[in-house]
Amino acid sequence: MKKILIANRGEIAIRVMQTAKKMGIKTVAVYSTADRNSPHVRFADEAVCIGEPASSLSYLSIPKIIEAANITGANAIHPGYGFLSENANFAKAVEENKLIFVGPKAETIKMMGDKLAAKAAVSHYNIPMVPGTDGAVKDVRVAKQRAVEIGYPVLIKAAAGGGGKGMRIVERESDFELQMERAVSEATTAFGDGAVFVEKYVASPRHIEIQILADSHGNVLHLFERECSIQRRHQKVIEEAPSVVLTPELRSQMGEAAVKVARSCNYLGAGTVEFLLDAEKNFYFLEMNTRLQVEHPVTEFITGLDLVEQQIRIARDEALTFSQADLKISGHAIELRIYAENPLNNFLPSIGNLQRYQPPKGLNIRVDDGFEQGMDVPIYYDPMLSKLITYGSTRAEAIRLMISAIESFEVEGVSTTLPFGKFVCNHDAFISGNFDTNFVEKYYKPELLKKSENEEAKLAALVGLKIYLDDQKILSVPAL
Ligand code: MV4
Repeated sequence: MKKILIANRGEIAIRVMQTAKKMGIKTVAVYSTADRNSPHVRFADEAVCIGEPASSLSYLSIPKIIEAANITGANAIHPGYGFLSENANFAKAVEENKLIFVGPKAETIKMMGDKLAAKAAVSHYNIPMVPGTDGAVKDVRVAKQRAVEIGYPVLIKAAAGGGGKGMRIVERESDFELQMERAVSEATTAFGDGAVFVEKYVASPRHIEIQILADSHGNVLHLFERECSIQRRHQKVIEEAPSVVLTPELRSQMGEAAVKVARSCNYLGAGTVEFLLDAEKNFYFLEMNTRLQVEHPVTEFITGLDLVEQQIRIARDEALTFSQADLKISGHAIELRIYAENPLNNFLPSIGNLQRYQPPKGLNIRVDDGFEQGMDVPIYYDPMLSKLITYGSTRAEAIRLMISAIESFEVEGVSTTLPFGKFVCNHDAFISGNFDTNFVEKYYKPELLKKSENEEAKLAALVGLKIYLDDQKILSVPAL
């Protein structure tokens, strides 16, 4: 691998390029006209403009990206996350053009993208799954029949779904028909595929995911878990590793299950197996993400591994150089996603100019971002500004460092979720570890942010008053 094209933008494009540079691989950026002056373009050895700002005309255009690779002589493509990263047709096009796709095979992506096909593949491997229908249900009467057998409440899910789209909770039989209609119509609109299935609804679960690595020599390992329960409307807010609730036994059970999921789809590269963990600590396979995840840095901190380097080595057909027994969890890492959104106004995107942008620096603080002071936040893409990751020998230490890093993170010109992150880190339920996927719904109210902001303003006013009075005393001395 001599030259790699990164089919992405922003922080993840830079993140991949950093490792490529470290490994002596040349880098090619692609960019839309909205990103002409973006840091990921300047960071690359070469850059190719691939079209208009709208993603469909640039970052989602398979022919333009393949052409950019061919023009620049890149022989590999890293898709990052989002955009084309889990598009089986893209992986296939990359392979057909004799380029290396840094990721799994197209068939694997296709299988895991279809939640029903994924469940079917996994079902032969003795992996716990939520009770539900074996396949898609078309007939509402048949679906209702199955729902009674499963027991209410049930969840209707889109086969093509993920990320919560096309998902409907049904509390009682009388609601079933209406909710199924809605799920089918939502799935049809969102995915062009109205196939749905029914599962037992697990109330208040934790969302735990396991990082896996699989090479082309048959080695499959897990790199422990990430706790991702702190989310808002299916958008993760805080992720951490390890999870406070896993015992060593449960960790190895879930890790082994994740390895089996990876084997079931002939996995290659870095991937993530998602599980639900219920209040009794039963775990259930949910789905597999066939890409590098946003939250991969917390796993890098606790394992000491560079996941992008592992992806590239695997793509070069190298064998993993360590075994499961070599891997140990060391310390604790927390990631906060910082969005250009207003937490006081229903998390509405806050676009504008980053008049001031000064991320914190220091030992055990990592900031992955793709922005600089003075840049406009474009309206066309995901509003994530940056990822703030802290590390400590204990969880308490990582939380303390996160709070102080949030306090010294300076952003002016747009609203951000920084104060929301601070709210979570200071919350008793978060600190004690006693939380689930309902944390934000259960505990967050904008008034609570205003309160702490008011308190801070009050404190600042008091400090100002004290300085004023002290100065007056000094001034008044000569007069006496
Ligand atoms: C579930 C569930 C409860 N029971 N399945 C949400 C997105 C998709 N990946 C699957 N999801 C869920 N599936 C059953 N049978 C609850 C969720 C869920 C959730 C899962 C992970 C992280 C956050 C979540 C928030 C709400 C619901």
